[in-house]
Amino acid sequence: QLFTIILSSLVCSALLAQETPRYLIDNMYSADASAHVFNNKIYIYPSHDIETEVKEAKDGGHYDMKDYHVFSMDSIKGKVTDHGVVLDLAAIPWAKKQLWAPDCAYKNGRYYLYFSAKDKNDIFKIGVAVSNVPQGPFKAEKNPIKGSYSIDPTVFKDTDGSFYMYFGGISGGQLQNYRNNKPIASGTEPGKEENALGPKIAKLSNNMLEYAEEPKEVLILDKQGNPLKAGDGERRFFEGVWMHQYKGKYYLSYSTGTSHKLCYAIGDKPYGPFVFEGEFLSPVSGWTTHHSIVEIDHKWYLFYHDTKQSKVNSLRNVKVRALEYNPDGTIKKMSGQD
Ligand code: FUB
Repeated sequence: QLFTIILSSLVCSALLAQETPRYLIDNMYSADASAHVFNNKIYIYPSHDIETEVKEAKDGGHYDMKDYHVFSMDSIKGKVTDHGVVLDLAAIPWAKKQLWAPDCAYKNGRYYLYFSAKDKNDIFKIGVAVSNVPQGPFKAEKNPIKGSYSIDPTVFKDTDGSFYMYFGGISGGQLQNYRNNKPIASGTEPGKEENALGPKIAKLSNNMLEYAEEPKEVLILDKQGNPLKAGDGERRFFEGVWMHQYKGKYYLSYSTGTSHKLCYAIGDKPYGPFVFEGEFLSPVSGWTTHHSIVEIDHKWYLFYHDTKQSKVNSLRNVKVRALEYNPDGTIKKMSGQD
């Protein structure tokens, strides 16, 4: 009898791990979903992909988004509600184009939508817009966050109540144009044998509108304690960073870009260093994937996107699937082709 119980629980957990991913948004193309639970509801903050005349190129100009929508659900299998346009390019005084991946954070009765966009000089900066409700609409600040650059902001609330922004993205995301937070003339990635560029981290000020410190480099080490190298395209950070905590450890996850994987590294504090652990999602259809990992009703979920429906790199669809851990805290590997 014990054997039957063990066997059926093994079969059940195998089936759970294989639960088919669910596409969440069917009235538009969407990508880069940051999901959060606010007031017992699930809120999704994605990019809004659109068709464009801009030709596909390395600078990412074909990701030509012009507004943000917010979506919500009462439960993970529930109906998805589109709350409409919550922030429009025309309403962001400093931004010219390309509203890329956003995230949202809550503090003291206000919701802060963080996003990147190109300014009037075609330089990516990170902006913030504020609302009293999670579904927006959001009102943009007049200027981007002072000292911000590059793309893909995500904001993590630590157990002591501090908020940290992680950000950065190579290539179209312009991270290679900076060292130590200053623009560099060459604007190239480090050489293959040099340390890879990491995502950046900055503690946020009490009012959530500024950096409380100069952004710092996040180090990702291999198991021998050596920083990953810029030529290590299978493992090094490229873009789309996310932070979550599991059993007291800090999990830094990201896209490897050119090798199209989602990987993660584990650390003991928000600043790292983080030790590379492995890949948890193999390449999806399409060039990018960009994710968030969220605990909902004591289960963990991965929100991400692919281009199976459109077959066009810049027209993506957000999906969700269960994410599971092994007993040792590693994440069970999933196929991006499911
Ligand atoms: O959506 C535009 C960009 O593509 C994002 O900012 C990146 O993370 C990639 O998903």
